[in-house]
Amino acid sequence: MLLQNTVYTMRKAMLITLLLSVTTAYAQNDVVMQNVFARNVTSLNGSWNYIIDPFDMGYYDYRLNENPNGFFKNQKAKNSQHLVEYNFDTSPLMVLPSDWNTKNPQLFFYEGSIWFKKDFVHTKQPGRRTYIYFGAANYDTKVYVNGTKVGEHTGGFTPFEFDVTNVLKDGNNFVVVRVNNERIPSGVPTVNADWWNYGGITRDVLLVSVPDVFIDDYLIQLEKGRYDNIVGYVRLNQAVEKPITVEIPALSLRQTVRTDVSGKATVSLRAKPELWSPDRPLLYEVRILSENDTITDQIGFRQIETVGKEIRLNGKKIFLKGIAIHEEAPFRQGRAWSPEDAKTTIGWAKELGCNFVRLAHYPHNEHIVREAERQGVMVWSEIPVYWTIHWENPDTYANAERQLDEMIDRDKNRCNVIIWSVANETPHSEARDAFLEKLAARTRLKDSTRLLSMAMEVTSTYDNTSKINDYMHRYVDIISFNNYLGWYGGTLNDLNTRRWDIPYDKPFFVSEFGAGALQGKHGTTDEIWTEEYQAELYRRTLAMYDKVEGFAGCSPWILVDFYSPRRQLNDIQDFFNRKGIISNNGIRKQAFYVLQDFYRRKITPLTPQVDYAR
Ligand code: GCB
Repeated sequence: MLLQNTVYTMRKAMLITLLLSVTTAYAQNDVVMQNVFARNVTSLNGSWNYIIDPFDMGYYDYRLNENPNGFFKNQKAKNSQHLVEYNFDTSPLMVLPSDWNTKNPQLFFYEGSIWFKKDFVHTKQPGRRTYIYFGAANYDTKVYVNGTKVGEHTGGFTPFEFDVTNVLKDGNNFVVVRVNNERIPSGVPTVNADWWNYGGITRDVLLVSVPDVFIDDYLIQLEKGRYDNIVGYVRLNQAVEKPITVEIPALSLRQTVRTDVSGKATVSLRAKPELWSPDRPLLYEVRILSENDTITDQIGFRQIETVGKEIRLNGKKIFLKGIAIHEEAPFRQGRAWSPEDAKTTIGWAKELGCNFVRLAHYPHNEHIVREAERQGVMVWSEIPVYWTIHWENPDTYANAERQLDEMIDRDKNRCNVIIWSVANETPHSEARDAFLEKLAARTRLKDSTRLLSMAMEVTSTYDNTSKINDYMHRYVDIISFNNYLGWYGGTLNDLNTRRWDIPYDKPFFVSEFGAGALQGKHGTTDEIWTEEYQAELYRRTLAMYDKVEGFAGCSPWILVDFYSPRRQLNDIQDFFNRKGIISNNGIRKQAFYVLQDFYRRKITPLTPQVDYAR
């Protein structure tokens, strides 16, 4: 015990040192502008020319040095003597956003570089700046405008933008983007994962026009633990002192504050807004005005906390009726990205009776988070710290932390996001614990108003009892774990008798369970891959957890079958992970109705009554 305490104190001291270094690093970070879709944007979605470049000859010369005349120059042969060994204008077209794997059969398994080029017309406007914004591109992206490099980004699932004001011309312009999706061992994720490594410009590309001095970031939310105070900040892109007004017309609220020398102003408004909840997903229009800029958002207000073994939304116990979701397009294969994709997917979750979704295993696009918010669905959002990444590599840590920052920065105003998750099924080691402790501390530092979790695993089994004993338990608000009893080990009968040892005074959440089933394959409940087996596993698993104290919700694996290179079984899997309760063609399997029935019978509190005296 003494030894344990000493180790704990030592770890704490280490953590404080790490935190201090983290704080310094944060001050230098830049944030992608908040709420880009509400700004003055020109979409660059649509047809782009592309060149497949497996040997990266558009980037390197024959000595493997960076070629100053790479494909980004978008050269054309000037005359019949001029040797240029590529031509974007005669290369094929791809409609973006999209993964490339499902757009061209030659690219289904492709991992490497592809160059994209688009021409556009621009008119320069005095007193305004233009940014080029990417919702996401997987994985390593370099962006060039009119032949000049404007920036690069690593990580496949978070937004990035570059100020291109000075490289744009009046009239014709072109943008060239090189995206490389090769898996690298030190990456986040690493080389091994159970989903398709879709490459390409997978989310919206926009040109954003803003005033020279504009509102680039803000946070507006209820003060933690109070129902009568709305707090937050507004930040300008420049370190200037200026008046800022925040208005919430439906609450007759209007406050003018002044930014400090760093360009930031804090906001505090006395008000008792009606609360957002799954039963009543109320959003208020919030307007923020500066001298030259105005931005409008739809913002909901709520409190989320845990008390003992309960999760409480607005002070009332809530059960998370969830489902896990990959960012896989409904009905067609490939990456989902659009508002329409989001409507279908969240519509399915609602039909199932969900009030919660786990957006696995990386930050999903902003449209689906907002769609879930409008439809009253709470969200678990996570970064791809998945399985065995390079715990000891500082670059891997920096990459994971950057992706965490970008995820939180983008969605911090979404009241439906209630859990930030920092890892999935990571194996125990000192190095892993130190890595995750640091990430957990970082999450708290950036956002102390939401819950923190990570998908853990069963650590031991004794006497027909599964035990969760992960060192990280002390850093999370919710003990979450994945477990596939009855599929990866054990039988359906084990589900009738298995006991659970979760020795913490915290709620527990089952972040995954499931079984593979080919839609339309029928048999007895003893035959794997049948709908019957999957449905039976759902029935028994749900009954098992429902008896355990502290069961606060679950997100079974998974809403829809999804592509994965690890799933090779011919005529059953055919490269699909078949644990969906909806097939890749959108057909519900029997397990869908088992879960729906369980959620119907599970009592949801009605719109929580708020105790304003708190
Ligand atoms: C897991 C992983 C998930 C896999 C799933 C499976 O535990 O977290 O990414 O897809 O199991 O189907 O094996």
